[in-house]
Amino acid sequence: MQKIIFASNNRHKLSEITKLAEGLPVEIVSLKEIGWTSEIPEDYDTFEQNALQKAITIFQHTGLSCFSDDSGLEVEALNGLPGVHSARFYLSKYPDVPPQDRDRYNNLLLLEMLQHSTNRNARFRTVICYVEDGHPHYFEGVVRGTIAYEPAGSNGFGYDPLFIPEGYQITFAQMSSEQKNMLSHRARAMEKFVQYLKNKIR
Ligand code: ITT
Repeated sequence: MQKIIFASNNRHKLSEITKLAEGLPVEIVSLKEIGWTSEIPEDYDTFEQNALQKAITIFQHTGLSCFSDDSGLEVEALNGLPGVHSARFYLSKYPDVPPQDRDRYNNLLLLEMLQHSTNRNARFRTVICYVEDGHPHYFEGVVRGTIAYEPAGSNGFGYDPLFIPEGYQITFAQMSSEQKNMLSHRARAMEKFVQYLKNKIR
């Protein structure tokens, strides 16, 4: 079976991606399984460029087909912030918080920045970059929604306790992983990627 490396150190993403790729005749291999332990650089201002940088870094290291996910939350009232800075957003105000507390402080900072805002519109965006024979292919997924006034739920990761997807009354963190995987930005990008792989393998 063809092996494809998922170039991410985020275990929550890995778990979502593995479920979303179920049934495909490819084996998704994690960075842990190939012994990669360092951070992957992501130095750019767009999801596309960061996704490419992550996937190319691992492709150059292994020579194997490889894909990455660069994603984040874009909040209308904050002109698209935290955007590509979503993972490390908290550092701008809470530089001494340890990495294991990053989700809690990211959510706290977001609520603080929106405390006087009635415009709660936001969207999650994912760009998957698949590098095959050194060539990149991109797949994008978006889900629109609003930012809650306080965190709710304990499933998922990142900003899930604050994000209420359009058409629902509960946050991603209040949904089961199956429910989130039916409508998330990552699911929508993966759907396109899976279709691409199916067409190739057929
Ligand atoms: P890798 O780069 O190793 O894949 P990362 O967590 O650093 O892991 P990103 O740079 O793409 O990944 O940052 C994504 C951040 O955006 C993530 O840490 C969350 O804060 C947020 N995010 C992305 N997808 C999310 C989701 O489905 N639910 C909640 N928050 C999400």
